Amino acid sequence: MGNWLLILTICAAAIQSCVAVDRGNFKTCDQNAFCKRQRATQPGNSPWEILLDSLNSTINSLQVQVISSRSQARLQLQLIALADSTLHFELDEVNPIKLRYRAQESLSGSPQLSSLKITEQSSDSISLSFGGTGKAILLVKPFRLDVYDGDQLVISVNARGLLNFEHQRVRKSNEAARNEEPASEPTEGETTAEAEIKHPDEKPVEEEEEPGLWEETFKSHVDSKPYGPTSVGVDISFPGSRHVYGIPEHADTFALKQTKNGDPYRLYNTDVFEYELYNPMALYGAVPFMMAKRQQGTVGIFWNNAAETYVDIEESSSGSVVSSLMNLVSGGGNEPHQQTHWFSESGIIDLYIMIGPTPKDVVRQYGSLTGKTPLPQRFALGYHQCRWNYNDQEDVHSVNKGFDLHDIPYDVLWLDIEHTDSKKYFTWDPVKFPDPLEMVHNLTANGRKLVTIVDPHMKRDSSYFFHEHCEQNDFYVKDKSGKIYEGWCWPGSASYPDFFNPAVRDYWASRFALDKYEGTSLDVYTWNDMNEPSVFNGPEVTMPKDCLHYGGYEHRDVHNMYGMMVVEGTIRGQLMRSDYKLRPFVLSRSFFAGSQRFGAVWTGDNIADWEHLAIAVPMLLSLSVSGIPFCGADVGGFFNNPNTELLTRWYQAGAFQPFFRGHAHLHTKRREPWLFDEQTNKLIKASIKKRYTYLPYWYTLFYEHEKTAVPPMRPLWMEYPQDAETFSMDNQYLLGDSILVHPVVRSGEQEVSVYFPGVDTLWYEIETYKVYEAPGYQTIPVAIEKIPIFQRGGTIVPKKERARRASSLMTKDPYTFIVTLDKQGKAQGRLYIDDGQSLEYQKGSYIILELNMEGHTLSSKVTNQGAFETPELIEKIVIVGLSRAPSSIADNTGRILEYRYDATSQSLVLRKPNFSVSNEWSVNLKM
Ligand code: NBV
Repeated sequence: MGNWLLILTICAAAIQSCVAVDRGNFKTCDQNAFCKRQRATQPGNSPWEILLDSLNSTINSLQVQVISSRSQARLQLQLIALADSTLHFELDEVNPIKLRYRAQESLSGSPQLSSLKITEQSSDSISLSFGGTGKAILLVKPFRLDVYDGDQLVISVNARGLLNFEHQRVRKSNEAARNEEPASEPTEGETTAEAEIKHPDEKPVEEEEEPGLWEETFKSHVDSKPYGPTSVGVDISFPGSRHVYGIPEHADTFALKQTKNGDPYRLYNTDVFEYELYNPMALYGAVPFMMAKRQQGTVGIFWNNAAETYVDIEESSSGSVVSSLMNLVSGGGNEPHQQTHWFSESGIIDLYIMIGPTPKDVVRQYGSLTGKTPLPQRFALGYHQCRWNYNDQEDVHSVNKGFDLHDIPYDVLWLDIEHTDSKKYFTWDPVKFPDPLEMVHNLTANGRKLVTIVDPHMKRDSSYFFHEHCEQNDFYVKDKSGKIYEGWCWPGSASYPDFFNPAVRDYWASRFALDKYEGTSLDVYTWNDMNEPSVFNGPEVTMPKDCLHYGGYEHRDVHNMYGMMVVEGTIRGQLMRSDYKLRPFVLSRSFFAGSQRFGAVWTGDNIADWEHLAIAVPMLLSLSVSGIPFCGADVGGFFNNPNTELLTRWYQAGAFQPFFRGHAHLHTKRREPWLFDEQTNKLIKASIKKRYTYLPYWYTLFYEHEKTAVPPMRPLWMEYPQDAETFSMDNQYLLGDSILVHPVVRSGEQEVSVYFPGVDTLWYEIETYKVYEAPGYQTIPVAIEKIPIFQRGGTIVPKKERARRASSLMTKDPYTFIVTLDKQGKAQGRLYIDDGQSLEYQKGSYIILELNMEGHTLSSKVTNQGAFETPELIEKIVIVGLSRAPSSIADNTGRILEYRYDATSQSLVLRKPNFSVSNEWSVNLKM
């Protein structure tokens, strides 16, 4: 009965879209036994020490045991040197009762090894060197790892002594056992769980003394823990760093906040209805990656654990416990710095340490571990039109026509859950969508695509093929007793395929074949929603942690990875159906480290208010620096109705964010741009068109991301790592290294203060070419027509200035290059071109133009050319920042070119040079 009431409440809330988050549905740290236990570990009293006798090493690695002087429990430590200045630190139980889960799916393959050398060893410490400049010192007692970049201590593990590794154990339940010696009392700095640790070879422990060790209740949900408390935690400090970033997904500032006086940041994928801003509550996705910045360097850590995880952040006061042997020797100071404390409910401590030293080095190091986003199809970078729901075929048809009629570009129309037959995914509602293929052809006739939603909760209906197949093949996740788990979601009673079973993912993938998923074509792509997984009647709106998965693992071990595994299956399905010819496209709500390899994510159910528009910047920056560059927020806000000013500002911002999709809740007013007054319609259209003119730049940035891991949307400090002014900036960002964006996120804003980074650097407003000098703040007026966007002097940005109905209709259109000169009259840029959809580019079928302006000559070098051919030309070159007009302009063949110079904007337009993008050319300005 309780469950039914809960379901009704949640569903009613979902439909009315009115209230704020119900905090009571989600646990605080205090309601979570392992969080409380780990947080109670006292600093400065670590019982762990290295057993030097157990030391072993190879050319890449070192193994040694660590023992607790209190409980005698032993851990196996392994340090492995990886390529590109990365150190892998692994701590696991020695002889566990049951193998602990290792989150291998987050990795994009086996990391490349490098050499690890023991340079010195004494009874107190072992000194090591790894990578080019990496050094590490393992301190024996108490156990601690200090990592150096050169002579600078940059990361310290267990410097505060918070290592707390709870052992699996056998619950003592018989009379005889009860007569045995009681477990020792916890001493200072030790939780009851740790004090009770008994190695499995030793005696079983006493019955629980503190609640939550073997069982825990939240609301009406009882979570049983067959192996007792299994959490793992340790502190990680970043000497010299006062700013830390990452660990998405939270609706919070970009530079992470201190958590001492509240809850830690929580990573536990959950469907939080109407989430609140500026707090550490968990949201739909989890990436346990953090970057720490100091003035002179950057480091990263990846805590590869898929269980529920928390991160506490606390700035040290000077003179804290982290000091370093080397710093003391070299007289280094002990400045305040960020100290973090990480703990997960189960799994192992599987930590990757990346020593940078630049932000771009760290993203590359992390990208080579967990992968990069492969170049998406060009259409995916266009504008997406979504709504819950486009009601039927007629509706889709008229929205599609509306965009044409009002001359607004868009690439993809999206269908939400109501398109299915009773929420049975891979099917169509026969009344509303009687002929889906005809509808799809209607869209593709205009060069557009369709996306359909495919959620992972499967209706328990014996006439549903998918459900039947899962039942017959034992494909569903089980409850703790081994029976198929049944939860409640959109279809009513539902079960959840176990995506950790490769056979389940294969089956899921096979259902995207065109002859299986009827009514689809190669132009239909996928949206995986609710994949946290969302379970309306489950604890915290998700699956019980004691459910069972493939390999005998509990849901608690793998929870944060479930959503990613769904998307892996979907991606493979799309690849298979096109015979591995076309690039796939999937949008996912849930994600984990590594999800970037499978496509795009968005920030879920935001609200149509100004605060949610503003929070999109820090949320997307946080995803971007944590390896997930293809991300966006629902334009307009999902819940409630935006007024026209908010909607206009949201389109202006969204057009300059990676994934650009308008979306709205079922019960909001319709929002197609032409439904508003003329001015709003005009401004939304202008924003979308502007996005399309910049598609060549976006596409080039995504290509570069696949090569370098650097995200297209980036914080200013990624390009200006020493500029402290940018370290806690939440209101502006860069696209590539050339475009600076400062969205307007307040109602009635007349002007904003824009920070221009760089030394001796010029920034040109992208339409007027008005120039601003960096570094420093300038006040920029922000009339409703546009938001402040600037191109850096010294760059060349490729554009296509004829925005058409869809990106596919622009493939043969000519290019425009915007050349903005720096103070020396120089500029560089790049244009990447391929067929926009196939995987042929991976075999070299593309063109890259390297553009360079120097000494009044602009030249293009084609640096790579495979089998790819294109008729595209260059129709216009704009050179900005020329103090006077040239007397003539000629190309490399001696042809005299026509141009117009405008003294006010100091810009020159070269019309119709009509160079082919495939050829090398140059133009010389005679001054
Ligand atoms: O499928 C309906 C919605 C969807 O429109 C939204 O984008 C998702 O984030 N979905 C969540 C389920 C219900 C939301 C209240």
